Amino acid sequence: RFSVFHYNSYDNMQEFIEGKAQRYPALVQLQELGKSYQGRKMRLVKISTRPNAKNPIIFVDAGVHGREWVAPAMALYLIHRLTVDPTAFVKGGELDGVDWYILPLVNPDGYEYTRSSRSNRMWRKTRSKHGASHCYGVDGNRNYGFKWAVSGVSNDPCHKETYAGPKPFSEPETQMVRNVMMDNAKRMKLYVSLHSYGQYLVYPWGYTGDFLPKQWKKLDDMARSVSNAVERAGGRPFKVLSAGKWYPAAGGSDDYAFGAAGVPYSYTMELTEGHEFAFPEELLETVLPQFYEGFKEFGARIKAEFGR
Ligand code: 0X9
Ligand code: ZN
Repeated sequence: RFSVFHYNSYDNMQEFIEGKAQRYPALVQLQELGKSYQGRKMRLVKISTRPNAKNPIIFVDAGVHGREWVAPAMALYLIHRLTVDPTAFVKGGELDGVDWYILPLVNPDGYEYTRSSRSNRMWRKTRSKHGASHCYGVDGNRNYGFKWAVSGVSNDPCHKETYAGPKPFSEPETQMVRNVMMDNAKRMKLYVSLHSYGQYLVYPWGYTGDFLPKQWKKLDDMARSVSNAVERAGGRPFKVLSAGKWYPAAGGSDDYAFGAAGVPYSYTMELTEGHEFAFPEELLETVLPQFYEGFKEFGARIKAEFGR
């Protein structure tokens, strides 16, 4: 059975979001995006009090890297809180007037693979096959078509971490995320991609650390206020900088949102200091509510700047 403070299977996650859509039909809509390489359904969870209004959209995705289990756990907790929170979404409430689009598991094939045995626990990539190679998988966060493969990637399909794929958007999973961005580009004002490693909140550019976008100060300010909100809730602060100054890596979803879809605020959020890829399950109930305060701050900021 699904539980918000546990690591759940893909199937249980589906049951959870279906349940939310059934229980809160006025607030939650599911959009079928397509299927993963191995045929798992991908559904976008849309949370909105007034879905037909021209609200700014916040798009959150998680779990493009199979082993980073805390990321989908956070996305599902976010769905949970946004739907049960009695005040946030009521008229005039802090989140009223902002639409949340959440894709809680971008790479379900990789995720299920990491759950299938202890020796697969550190799998990162998708589970596709390309050409004649006997090796599996593409790094979804090197596969986006903006400055594709110019830095921080491998061209070797057998590279376990950062194979960029045979071409941009070779993976159905990254195509679906791209489509969400492009179909909603005008209204999308914030994109957050959830990962886990250290505790970083990084913004474009990711493909280079040589320079920053001209709007970098706004990106930096919002990230710092989110980090402060998490700290006030008892959490650890985030290291805030551009992704490329941390380490350059091209073809990431954050750069694509910012550089190709024109989303003005775009981040990769790496959760849970000190635990790298495998965050202990028993600590979820401590940290997820702390991070949620950061998402509320994101929401408040977007509402203040773009809400009507
Ligand atoms: O390397 C990544 O894809 C991300 N870190 S992780 O340890 N979770 O794999 C960071 C991505 C930052 N964004 C870009 N470089 N575009
Ligand atoms: Zn990652």
